[in-house]
Amino acid sequence: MEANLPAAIGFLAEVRQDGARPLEPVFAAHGSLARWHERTADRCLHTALVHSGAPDEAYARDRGRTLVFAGELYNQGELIGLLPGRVLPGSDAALVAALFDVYGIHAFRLLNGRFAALLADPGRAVLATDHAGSVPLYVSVAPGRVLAATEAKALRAAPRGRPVPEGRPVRRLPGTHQVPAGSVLDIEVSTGTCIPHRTWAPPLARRILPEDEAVDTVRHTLERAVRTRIDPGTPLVVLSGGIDSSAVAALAADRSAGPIDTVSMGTDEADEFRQARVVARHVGSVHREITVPTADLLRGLPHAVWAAECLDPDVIEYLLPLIALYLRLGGEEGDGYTGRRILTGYGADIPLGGMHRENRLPQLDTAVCHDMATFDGLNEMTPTLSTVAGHWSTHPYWDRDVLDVLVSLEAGLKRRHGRDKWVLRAALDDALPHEVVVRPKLGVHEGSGTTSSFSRLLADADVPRSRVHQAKRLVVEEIFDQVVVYGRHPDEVAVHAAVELVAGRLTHQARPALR
Ligand code: AMP
Ligand code: PCX
Ligand code: MG
Repeated sequence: MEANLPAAIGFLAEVRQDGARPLEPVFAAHGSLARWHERTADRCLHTALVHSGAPDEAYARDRGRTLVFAGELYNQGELIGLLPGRVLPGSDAALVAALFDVYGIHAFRLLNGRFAALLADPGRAVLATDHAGSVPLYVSVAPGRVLAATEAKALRAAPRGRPVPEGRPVRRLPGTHQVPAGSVLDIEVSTGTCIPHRTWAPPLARRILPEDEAVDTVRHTLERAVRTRIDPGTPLVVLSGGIDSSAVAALAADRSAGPIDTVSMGTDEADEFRQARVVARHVGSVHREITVPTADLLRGLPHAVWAAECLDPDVIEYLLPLIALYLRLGGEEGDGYTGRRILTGYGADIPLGGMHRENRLPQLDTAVCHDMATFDGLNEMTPTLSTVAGHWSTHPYWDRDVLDVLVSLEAGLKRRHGRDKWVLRAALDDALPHEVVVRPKLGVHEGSGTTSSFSRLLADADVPRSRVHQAKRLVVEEIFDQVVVYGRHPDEVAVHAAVELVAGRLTHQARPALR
């Protein structure tokens, strides 16, 4: 068992009263597959679990109730304190099941984690996502059956389901819906009636704090989020040398007995190796640099869409360099690069308005509000981006407590003294070299040249400059159809074919109609 990884990293689970055969499990996540079939008086539960060696730890069974849990919790200590006098649960799944006994569906309001779960109770199926929906969860519901999976492609052969209140329809998979972030869906299996409950929402109000208090709060909350993510083992931090990932590396190095590992990616066109090296030296990490030729990077587009099941071309540009890196980490037995727990600085810019490069506070908070209202369904933090390569990524800035703190700070603490992300920079002032603390940074899509090389690919196919962004969206949609809707493996999908198809369509549209 890879002790570093959660027990399960994905599942397909079917609660059926219709006696039909279970679906063939198809996942991008790479791991061992365990199947489980369970029959009670009123239904069957079929489960296929992608696991890392201890599938039993991803199930909890008690009195006719079964919980299937993919992912992990970060506040076990607090949660266990809610179960006085009880035997310590041996796994996160057992802990959640024990909390469900006490709190019912409200147990999910207590969890700070990165998970998707299905609980089969007599007559009922309960689906739950973490606050950020960071482990995507999809569902197809009809009277007599509830089919749920952590990847949409696992439900591509499901018979058509009925509408799911609050569910987000999945492109070209009729009746399959994504469960919203921070949600519980309580479903009556016989009728398919579904009642949604929100378990988390981004803070709307802003806290006014003195500088010192804001800085201390950010430091302590982030420290805790890093600490709960690195036990046990040596963490691997994907390091750009910007403040977000450098902060994670510094705090992880502080908490680790030995040196941590860090890795930076670049392309033959652009990299941030020099900046990352400064940080690696400072935190004393064992550091690697991985260069991906741009042509190979772009060939990875189908893998990014396959893993993230995302239709947003901007997000795909952020994720493409990261999945390219994860796929190249290695993974030969014994080389120290199998089944790694990866920490990333991804997500810091959303609550802090870090991608919003301007000075005015109303615009800054408008950007934060917009990004917090639109992140759900993008799947930008899906673990599948790294589980395709057998690793498990986790995002300390989207820890529930860190996110609550960062979103709710008043905008003047985020941009202050002429600096973006001021409160974070100030919180790490003593832990990183000054040049790292104050340096503005490019986004990963810029620092790796991904945005420009993807644009060039389309321009080279004669897409007019003004339509490049539209063309990117269409290329991503075309690839999504191939790897999610039609279930093809990304190795079989050629980017140039999708580009030519889209370029042809756009050029054709651009031509004046013949009379
Ligand atoms: P960004 O906010 O654009 O820096 O990217 C989000 C996160 O992705 C960073 O906090 C890093 O953890 C990771 N990342 C970005 N660029 C690189 C890179 N060149 N090499 C390794 N990791 C990176
Ligand atoms: N990021 C951001 C997140 C990208 C924006 N996502 C969104 N608005 N939902 C981050 O790390 O916070 C970069 C490259 O910066 C990715
Ligand atoms: Mg960042």
